[in-house]
Amino acid sequence: IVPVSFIPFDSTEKFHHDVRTQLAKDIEVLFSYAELPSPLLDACRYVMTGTGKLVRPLLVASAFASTYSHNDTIADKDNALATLLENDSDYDMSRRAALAVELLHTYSLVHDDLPCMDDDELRRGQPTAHIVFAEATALLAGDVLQTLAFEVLTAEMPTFAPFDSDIASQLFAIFAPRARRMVSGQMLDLNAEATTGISQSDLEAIHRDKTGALIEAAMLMGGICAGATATQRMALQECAQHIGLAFQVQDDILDVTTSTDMLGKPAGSDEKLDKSTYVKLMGVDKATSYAQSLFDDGRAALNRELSGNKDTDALMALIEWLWARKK
Ligand code: GRG
Repeated sequence: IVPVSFIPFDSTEKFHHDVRTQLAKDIEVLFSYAELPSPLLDACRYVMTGTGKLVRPLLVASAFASTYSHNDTIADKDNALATLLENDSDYDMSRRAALAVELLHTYSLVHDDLPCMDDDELRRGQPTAHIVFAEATALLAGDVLQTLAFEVLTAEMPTFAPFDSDIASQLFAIFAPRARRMVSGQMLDLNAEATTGISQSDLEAIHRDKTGALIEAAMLMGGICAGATATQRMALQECAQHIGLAFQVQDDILDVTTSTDMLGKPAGSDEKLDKSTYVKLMGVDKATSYAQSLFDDGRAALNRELSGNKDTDALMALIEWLWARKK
């Protein structure tokens, strides 16, 4: 398997297509490396090659592209990405980071759907892993995807340049606590289901961890692979915090407004009677303007530190794409 050459940002559509193509190849490289026994490999492949939006890998790639073109060591900033060599090790570290965030995200979905959690039969319009495979296989698939999410940062795999140990340790330091926060957020969410009428700040605390932590990890990891300075990291983190919350508010809105065709399930089906959502707290209209203001705050944070040449469009364009999403 030959990796596609480095992905410059020309248009949202092409950039996303290139990132998705690269990720699909890298997933297969990883699965050959991991030599998982049957039916674990089939279950992992089933959940990792579905119709997910790949928001988190796209965030890694966009943050990488936007930050790389600002890197102080790059002389020709307008053509920074176009001149980056194929198999450049910074870029390969960003491929590892993109895999890591999608593996962790997919593990969380597989476990969230299990009978002991949400007991869902459909995910992305397809039967969930524990419906297609045995429940124990689905549980193990989640476990191994979580393990691989960490392993991929330092595994020697075909088509990847040897990992850069300095960047890998920085990625670990960002990724591990946010992976842990995602699980804490899930616990807070389960606790909240047993509580009536939680406040907006309680809801925000849940989603900062449950959804926001991994979005933050994705943007920071992309920036780190591209050599982000401390101020650029702060801008990426601030942007991610706004975007992460906006993404969750939007998710609550889409759950009540989007049809079966879009989500593969009836509108409102996620809206458990005992579950607090932004729509329940503030109604659809206010939740929509809240999401919009969060996206604006995200753009403002980026404009402060990461704007001014064509490759920085990658992150701005991703924010536009997220804002316009219908699923
Ligand atoms: C550790 C079991 C466990 C759970 C962690 C993330 C999470 C908590 C559970 C997943 C379920 C869920 C609805 C989370 C809210 C975040 C969210 C909007 C997930 C869906 O993400 P998308 O829209 O999914 O990026 P796709 O299908 O596009 O990958």
